[in-house]
Amino acid sequence: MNITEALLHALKERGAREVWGIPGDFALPYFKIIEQTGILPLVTLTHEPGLGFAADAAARIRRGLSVAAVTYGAGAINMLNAVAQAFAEKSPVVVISGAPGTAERARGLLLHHQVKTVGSQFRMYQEVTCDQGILDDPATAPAIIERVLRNCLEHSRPVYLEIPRDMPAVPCGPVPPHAPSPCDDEAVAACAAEVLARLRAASRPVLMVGVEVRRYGLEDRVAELADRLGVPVVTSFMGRGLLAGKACLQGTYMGVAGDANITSAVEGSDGLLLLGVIMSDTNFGVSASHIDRRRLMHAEDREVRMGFHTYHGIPLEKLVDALLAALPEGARACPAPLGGEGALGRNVVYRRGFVADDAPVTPDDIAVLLNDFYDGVAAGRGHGTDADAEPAPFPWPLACDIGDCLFTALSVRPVPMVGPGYYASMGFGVPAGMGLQKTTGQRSLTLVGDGAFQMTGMELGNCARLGIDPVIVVFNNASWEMLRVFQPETSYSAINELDFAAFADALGGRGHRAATRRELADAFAAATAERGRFQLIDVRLAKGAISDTLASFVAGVKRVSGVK
Ligand code: S1T
Ligand code: MG
Repeated sequence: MNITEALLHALKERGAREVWGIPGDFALPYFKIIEQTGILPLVTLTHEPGLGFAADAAARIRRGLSVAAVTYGAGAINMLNAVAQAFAEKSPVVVISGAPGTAERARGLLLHHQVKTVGSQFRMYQEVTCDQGILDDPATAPAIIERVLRNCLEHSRPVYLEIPRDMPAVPCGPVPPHAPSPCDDEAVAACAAEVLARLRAASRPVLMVGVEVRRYGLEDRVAELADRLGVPVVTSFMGRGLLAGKACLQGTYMGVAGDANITSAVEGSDGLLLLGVIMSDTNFGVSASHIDRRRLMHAEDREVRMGFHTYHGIPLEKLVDALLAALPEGARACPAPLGGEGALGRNVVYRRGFVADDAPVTPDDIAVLLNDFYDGVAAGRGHGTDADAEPAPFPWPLACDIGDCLFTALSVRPVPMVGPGYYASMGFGVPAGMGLQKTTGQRSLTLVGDGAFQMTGMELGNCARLGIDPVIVVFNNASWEMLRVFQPETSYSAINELDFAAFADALGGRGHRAATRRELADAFAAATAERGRFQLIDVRLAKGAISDTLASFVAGVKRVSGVK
């Protein structure tokens, strides 16, 4: 076995399903081994940003690590932004990069693709990964791989492995099996006891769940915990879609931009337990009042912060299990729903009943159409799904880009969904939708703005070769609309008016145009019925047409920041 094979076996044993890659001369030696061994299938795309987004989406939807393999310099540095997003949003992507060989580094020449020094790239990746290693010695490579992949899984963050190009075929021993880091069970028990004591002492306890609950595959256990606690549960903005349909779920906290009952319950709670929630501005930036951190119980990043002290080395799954162990089986009565009219989640009515008439399409119409569609999918029928097929684990997973499409998605009934809700990089949507279908085998649906589509939409040209046929809905408003609504007095957000349906045909897919609701219904039915090539629905939105959620988000941000 050589270094590359040892790495590939270790990746496969830890759940990787494929290697997303774009080669270069520093990577040719290890790419050759990937292809010739077939240990993991190699999936190539066109441009490294899209490669990183696709690998990130694959990790998120399967709650396991994914792999993005690139060349040194122009390749790896080109992918930094996508890996930064994966780091910020806690997605376990393993970045593998080729690099100059040991001998050529010693020649004293500046090497092509090199930046300031040969080690510059490694230092750049230190800023967007939780662990790094250079596989330049077969004696140390197996242990480095084991440690780096363990940190990738335990911290649910990207990691970086660099393989000098004279090393991939060097013989080396196997990578030791995954061995979880030890944790102090006494500390876990003490932490759980304090959390329960605080919740019991609180008169207005609330549980908020965030992305880590999904990343560590804890959704069912947290739902059981919520039932046993009998406290109202909300999701953070980024955690939306978690615990969909669970009895205690009240909705999504969005501060002044969300349901007033949920906002006041969260911000007025004297026992707010945050499980796996990132304390980001997108989750809390539109808070009407600053949440009192002294009364918070915040479990994230293997730490539990309470009042003025912190428990360290507490894996979220260990805390959840300890809380469950301390609570009797059986659900406790859930308090009255927090959310009155308009609360998200259980109480909100995700609008159904799309009207296929000649009115111009609005973003909220797209949400209504999708709710009708997903109701059909949930009932086991639906466009392109065999009526008698077993409901798939991820029927039609949804990928979103940033822009009004993400806010529109908040009005879609909770379904398995990936979207850049915090780091918010454009360009994620199309490659993410491709990544979802390639890694799950389930046809995906993507919502993307026209600005973001122009960044990575070309990746669709790879669909035929990859054997995937995603459906993409482009919010074509000829504008960076999410920016324009914050700054209506400027005009630079007006961008190209393009015929995206024509793009689709040129890239090997099928394009549909829709300006009215009837055209949208017809296009969506045709797109979801046809298999074998990707489908792009170019929705021509009227100038200034935005979702109700984006409108309330903008109003909320302006209110909180005092901007007129
Ligand atoms: N560049 C990248 C890579 N990501 C970004 N998030 C931005 C720039 C800033 C930015 C937004 S939202 C937005 C930009 C440029 C406009 C999006 O336009 P489009 O995709 O057409 O969607 P819509 O018209 O629905 O807004 C965020 C706030 O930072
Ligand atoms: Mg736009």
